[in-house]
Amino acid sequence: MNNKSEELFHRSPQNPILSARNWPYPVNSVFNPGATLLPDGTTLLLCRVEDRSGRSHLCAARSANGIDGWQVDSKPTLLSDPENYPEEIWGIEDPRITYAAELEKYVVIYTSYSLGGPGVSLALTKDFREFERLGVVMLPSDKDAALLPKRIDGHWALIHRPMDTFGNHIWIAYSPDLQHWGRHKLILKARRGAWWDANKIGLSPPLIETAQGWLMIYHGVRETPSGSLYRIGLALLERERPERCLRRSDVWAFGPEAPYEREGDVPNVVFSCGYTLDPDGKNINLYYGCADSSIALATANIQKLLDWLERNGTPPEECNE
Ligand code: BMA
Repeated sequence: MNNKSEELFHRSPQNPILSARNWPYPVNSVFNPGATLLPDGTTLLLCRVEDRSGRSHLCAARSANGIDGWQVDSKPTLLSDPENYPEEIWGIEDPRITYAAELEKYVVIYTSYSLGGPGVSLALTKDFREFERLGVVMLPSDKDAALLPKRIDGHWALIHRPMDTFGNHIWIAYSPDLQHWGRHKLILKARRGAWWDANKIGLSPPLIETAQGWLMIYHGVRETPSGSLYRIGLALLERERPERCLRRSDVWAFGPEAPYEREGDVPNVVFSCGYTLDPDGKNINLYYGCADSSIALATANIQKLLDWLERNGTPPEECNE
């Protein structure tokens, strides 16, 4: 099956939509933004910004149409705070945003780059101006985490990706209060050998709720002699038991093809941490980092993604073979 013959994600003709050139202060690169729609319909991207020391912080950009006319905060929106949160010593990266209606707050899960490696940290905000940090919720080495928007069977659920010598696989954990996490379960294993998602996978943006289950966009990393290829595939998780995989794509759904995805600080990378949905909930606007150098947008129809996954996916018993 040639994924080019069936284009699922449509790149914006304005890509890349944001890069260091748009920043009001000197930076090396902007990429991997978390995304959300604010109550007035404004698209907010919380961008990972790498400064010229190599460390990252987060900076908000707002746009009325989610494509252009971005208003970028004049200074960093969320800087690492190693004095109070030593785990942030080497910066904070790759935020995923979930609006938790129960809390009336946005939950921002991000990578804190500590002396012990990357860990998963959590902060709450109402307005992306003030943040309340809860600190580390998953110990290093762990990243690629996002919260589900509502409790499952009375508990918050966090998808995350611990790293170990046996492979980097996607797990889920549950918590009564966002601070104490347990009931850990492996939900999706990296494949092995020649597969596009061999050895290292991770959640990309937060899960998307559909009538059929939670649609998961995840990345797979193929190591080659000249570097890594970061591509995106799909999986479907059971609504009431998200630790159960119902379907997993055999082939990738979106990969680096455009010049701005192929060339940059880290070539051949598409890496998504966020999306917004159109008002009718039928189409997704996927924001993604390109080659660790810029931010782009691609749109897709959610039903088409599910149909494609049905045709190109493995059944539940083969999701983790
Ligand atoms: C991953 C993450 C991403 C990055 C990607 C490619 O491990 O750290 O932030 O975009 O590598 O460098």
